[in-house]
Amino acid sequence: SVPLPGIPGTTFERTLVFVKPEGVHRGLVSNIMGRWERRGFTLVACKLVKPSYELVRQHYNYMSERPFYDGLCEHMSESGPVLAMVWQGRDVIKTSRLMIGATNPLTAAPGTVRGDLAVHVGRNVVHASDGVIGAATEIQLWFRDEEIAQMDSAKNPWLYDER
Ligand code: IDP
Repeated sequence: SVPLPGIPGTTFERTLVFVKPEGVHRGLVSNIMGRWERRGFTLVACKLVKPSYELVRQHYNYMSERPFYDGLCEHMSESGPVLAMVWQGRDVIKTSRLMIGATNPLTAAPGTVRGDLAVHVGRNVVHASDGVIGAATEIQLWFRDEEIAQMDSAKNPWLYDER
């Protein structure tokens, strides 16, 4: 079996991505999920959840000194459900950051989630872990081990020129 929460640098690398409440309310879930699917990543966990205030405060703990922290945490926990996902694949952590685009949609490149689907930093639609440590920490914060599928993907030989 594959050790959790993924093995960076291999095809079992994993990251946490979630569609924020505004993305769920706006009906953008399939558009956003489809981007990771089409890129070649493997969905190994997925749930629609209303995260507790405590979970969100922990998730955004590194922002706790920022003026928007309380509002961000209230929005994330009270505005409606979030679609939380774990995606797997080689370089999925770095690639997901590129796919979501810059934090402020005003500077996010077209073609990215935020560059295509968002206009304001406070409603930027999507999250993706920002590195190996963040991914491991966030996956364990949002998912129990048994919620994550232990799977290899039959498509891998068509995605990578070596295993
Ligand atoms: P990231 O989401 O691209 O990783 P971070 O700098 O880690 O960006 O910020 C986390 C989240 O905090 C952002 O996605 C956004 O929702 C919120 N945020 C960041 N800066 C601002 C701001 O200036 N005003 C309101 N919300 C902000």
